Amino acid sequence: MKIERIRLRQIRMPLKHHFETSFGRTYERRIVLVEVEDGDGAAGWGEVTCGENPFYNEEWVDAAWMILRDYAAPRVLRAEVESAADIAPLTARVRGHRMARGGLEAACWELEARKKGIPLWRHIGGTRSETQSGVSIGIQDSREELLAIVAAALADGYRRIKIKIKPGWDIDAVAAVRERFPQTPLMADANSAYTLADRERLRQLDAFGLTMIEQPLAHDDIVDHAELQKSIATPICLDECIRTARHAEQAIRLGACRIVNIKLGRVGGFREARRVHEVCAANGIPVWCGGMLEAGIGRAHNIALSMLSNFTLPGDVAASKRYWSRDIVAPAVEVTPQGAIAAPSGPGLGYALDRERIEALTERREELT
Ligand code: OSB
Ligand code: MG
Repeated sequence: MKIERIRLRQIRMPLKHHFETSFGRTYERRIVLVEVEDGDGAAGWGEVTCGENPFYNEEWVDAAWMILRDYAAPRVLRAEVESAADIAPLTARVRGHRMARGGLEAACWELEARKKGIPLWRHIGGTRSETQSGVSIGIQDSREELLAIVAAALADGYRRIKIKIKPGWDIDAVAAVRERFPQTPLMADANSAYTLADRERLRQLDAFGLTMIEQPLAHDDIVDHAELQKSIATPICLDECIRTARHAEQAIRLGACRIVNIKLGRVGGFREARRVHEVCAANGIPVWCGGMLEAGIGRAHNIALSMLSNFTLPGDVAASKRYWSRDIVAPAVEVTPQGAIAAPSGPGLGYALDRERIEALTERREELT
């Protein structure tokens, strides 16, 4: 494989509903798309999953653009590699910035799958035929609104509910959902809003039979999560903390988590995502696929990733229509009334790009050769 051309573009897409986490509100996404092309003119697409601001992790769109243009693209362009699995090491000298590097890496995998004429999920080694879908529900202004959104998601077939929590919107919110929906698989995601000083408060969540609590403590603190897991019954799931397979190995060894949320961008693409998946599988730790409010390309990549065998828990990858009035793939990503997303049968992403839509949303572009 040899990449001859890389096209960066930034699109801007308003969310149907704003999304609030413990680190802030998002009304509109700005997303960097990466298109790679080889000498035969074959193309592959990737999506950079970082946020608009460096609040989830250190990455954001403007930095991603610079990393791609000034560091990642020059190392990938015209490099002769055996396969897409050899792309990630080309940019390994860059510390961090995994979402930027991962967007490019994923595009190369997509190109390779397309050239082989097989679906991306199969190309990365996926064996599942569908993935169960859950929803991630942001912090709401009232418990009534939260309950209405949960009820609607369950009516749509989604298999588990995740609610975002933060100090001041935690025990009461979880209690309200649990009281109204006693049997629903339910979990909470704190996005690092707590510290070990909140141990007692977090222990109170044990009363609600949550399937897990996601990333309660600092984004970079595996040790404190291990400490916390000793004093709460609810399984801890790590998100932000796991950027490499090595982190997964260390977190598992320390007892810092019993479940791992794998995000393709956060770990830098498919090569590392597969390694995280392997480490977890070898240790009996189930995984699920997280989301970053992706547009259709990133969503399709997430679906491909979710077909690996150890993705046994419902993920955050939901239907396009929960986020967008019109996605950048057509037809859009859909979830069955049973809450499943089927493995697509077409080559590569398995979802056709809506080029007209992408063009209309583009606000910045650059071609690198
Ligand atoms: O922590 O999982 C998270 C969205 C943005 C940043 C971080 C997270 C999320 C979500 C939404 O939970 C998942 C999605 O619906 O794409
Ligand atoms: Mg999370």
